[in-house]
Amino acid sequence: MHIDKKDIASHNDKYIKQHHKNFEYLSSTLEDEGLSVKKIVKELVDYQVAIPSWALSTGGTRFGRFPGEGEPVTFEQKLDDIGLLHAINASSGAVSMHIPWDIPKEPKKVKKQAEELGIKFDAVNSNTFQDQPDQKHSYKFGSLCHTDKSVRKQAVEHNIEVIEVGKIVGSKSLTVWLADGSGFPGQQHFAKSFDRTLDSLKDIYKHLPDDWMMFTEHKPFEPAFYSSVVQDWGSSLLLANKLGKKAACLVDLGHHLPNANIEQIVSRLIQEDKLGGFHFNDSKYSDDDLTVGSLRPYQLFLIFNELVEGAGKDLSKTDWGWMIDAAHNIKDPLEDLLQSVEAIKIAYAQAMLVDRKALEKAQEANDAVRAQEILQHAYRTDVRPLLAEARILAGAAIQPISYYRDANCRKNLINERK
Ligand SMILES: [Mn+2]
Repeated sequence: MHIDKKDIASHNDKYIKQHHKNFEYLSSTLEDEGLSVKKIVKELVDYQVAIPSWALSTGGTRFGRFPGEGEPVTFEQKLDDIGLLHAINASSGAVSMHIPWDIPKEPKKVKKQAEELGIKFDAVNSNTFQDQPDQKHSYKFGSLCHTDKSVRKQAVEHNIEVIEVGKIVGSKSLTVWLADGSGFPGQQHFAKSFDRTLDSLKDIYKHLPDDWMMFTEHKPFEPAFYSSVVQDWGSSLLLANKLGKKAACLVDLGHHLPNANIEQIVSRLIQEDKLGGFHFNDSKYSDDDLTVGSLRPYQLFLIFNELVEGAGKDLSKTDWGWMIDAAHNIKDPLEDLLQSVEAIKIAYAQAMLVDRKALEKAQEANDAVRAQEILQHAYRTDVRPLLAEARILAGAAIQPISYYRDANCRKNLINERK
């Protein structure tokens, strides 16, 4: 489905008067506080969030799946869907590919298609957590950590293949999520399985181009329900440190036990120069894959507060990766992704409003009350006019969800893909 910029502009006409009113009021308030609205809006134009190729269709649980209509089947169709999102919000200008779910038949052609849609290739993701039909060895008892050398070799080779595909499309990073672990006490030797994993990762690392990064992604449990080899950020950091400069840790917000202080983990990884990037989602219990910001927007804000504090520059200028990793079981995946990107950028905009000098002063004076006032003053500011202004400047929709619905995007996709 192609979106005409004129169509977006005429949709914006309905909201522009109210937007100007809101934006002018907010701008003058923020300028009075000493903030540069122009700079913040510019950064909101530049900051992009990658859409994972696996999030464009309805997910499911192990109990069932209720597929929607008009969903993309080929990787080319998935790219078109991301192009659609990007045309509407001008904030989703990147794709994160999953191999082997998305092996483009003609990678060079796909690269051209992405360029035309204004989409870059973010991290490529390998998959050693399920068996593929033509696979020689099974990953039932692990992949990179497996006791059998030939299984480890197969898993290493797969990751090298993923790097090769990534090189063709212009990706600069590989995300390795290891589902390896054990189901029962005593089943697996903790130290040996960790060492075998490290050795396998070293073999992959050797094939990583000089300007690439390798992200290790931790997860406390699932699919392994007794132990995971890379169960927490500590293990992930150990691996990244042992591997070298081109390795860093990926933080998936859902991959933490309930109530974990994720913002503190983020701060610690930045301090050690080992933050690689994010998989954004939200959760109530564990890896629930809910829409970003649907449940804990304050936590998301606190994470961005640490990112802004630790980066010392605009986040769009860091080499950290920004990706969504969520499933959509109830909502239209594209509407869910529009909401997710919006929530991420709201949290970022709020974090840019924090009076850092005043916060530091409060921290040095052990003034917990003042520190809370400063953080929540930023968090409780309605920054949506800043995001809308950034979208107007980028030729996108003031109201992305309304546009998506009014333009009958899903209906058009259903008709196109019948
Ligand atoms: Mn993830």
